[in-house]
Parts: sequence; C-alpha cells; structure tokens
Amino acid sequence: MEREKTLILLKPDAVQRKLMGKIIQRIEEKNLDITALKLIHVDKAIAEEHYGEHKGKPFFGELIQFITAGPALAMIVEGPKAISVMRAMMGKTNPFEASPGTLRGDFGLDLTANLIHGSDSPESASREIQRFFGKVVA
Ligand code: 3AN
Repeated sequence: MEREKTLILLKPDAVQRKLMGKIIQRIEEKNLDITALKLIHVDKAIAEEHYGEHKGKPFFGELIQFITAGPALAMIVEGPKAISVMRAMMGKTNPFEASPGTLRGDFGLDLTANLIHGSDSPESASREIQRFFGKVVA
C-alpha cells in the first residue's frame, strides 16, 4: 500500500498537560513512523497562515491566541494511509462529539483545546510539512 506523509501538531494543551508521550505511544503502537519531530513555538504569522481558511470566523482570534500560547510538538508521521489513519485516531474536531478511544474523545477538553492537528489531504500535508519543516524533508 502506498505510503503517505502527514503533518501532526500536538497543540500547546497536549504539551502543557504532559500528554505528548501518550499520544506518541498511540502513533507508534499503530506502527506508523515518526520521521521528524521538533518542539516549536508557533508564531502569529505561521498560525494565521496555518489557519487561514478560518480567518473571519468568530473563533479565529481565540484559535490563534491558543496555538501561539506555548510550546507545540510538530511531527512528520508516515505509513500506509497515514493521513486518514491519523485523522481517525484523532477523532472528530469537537471533543464532545469524538468517540471514546480517539485522542480527542478521550482527552480533548473543548473545540479550542482539542490537542492535535493532522493534515486532511496529501496536498495540505505537503504544504504543512513545508510550513513547519522547510523544503528538505517535504
Ligand atoms: P480539524 O482540526 O479537525 O481539521 P478544522 O480544520 O475544521 O478541524 O478546524 C481547525 C481548528 O479550529 C480545530 N482544531 C479547532 O481547534 C478550531 N475550531 C474549529 N471549529 C471551531 C469552533 N466552532 N469553535 C472554536 N474552535 C474551532
């Protein structure tokens, strides 16, 4: 099966609540490969670019404030169907609707503090990998 790459971001709530290890463990238990990983501080410009599709929505300001508030963990995750496998593992965007067993269903607190971002298509994966890791590994 064709391998895919996806950009995963453990948001500041995941880092602050010391859930990084637990989330990485789930990714590894699913036999996906973490091929790049770094702790970053997302700046305002990158945050506004990353969430550009939500510009103008009522929650945009809160989202930018939240994602830039502390360290986040950026990863490139690779494997068969990595994009959809990670999205399934994450669960629905809203933790109150996400199924038990998913990361957001088990640990997410609300629509803003929902722990994790994962690319939603091969096109966004390649754009987002470039955004957070630059050309070399894209
Ligand atoms: P996903 O992260 O599941 O791909 P998107 O792309 O629709 O979901 O939303 C990006 C981020 O914007 C979400 N992870 C969430 O933090 C935030 N968000 C989306 N919808 C809302 C909302 N109605 N209220 C507050 N935050 C939201």
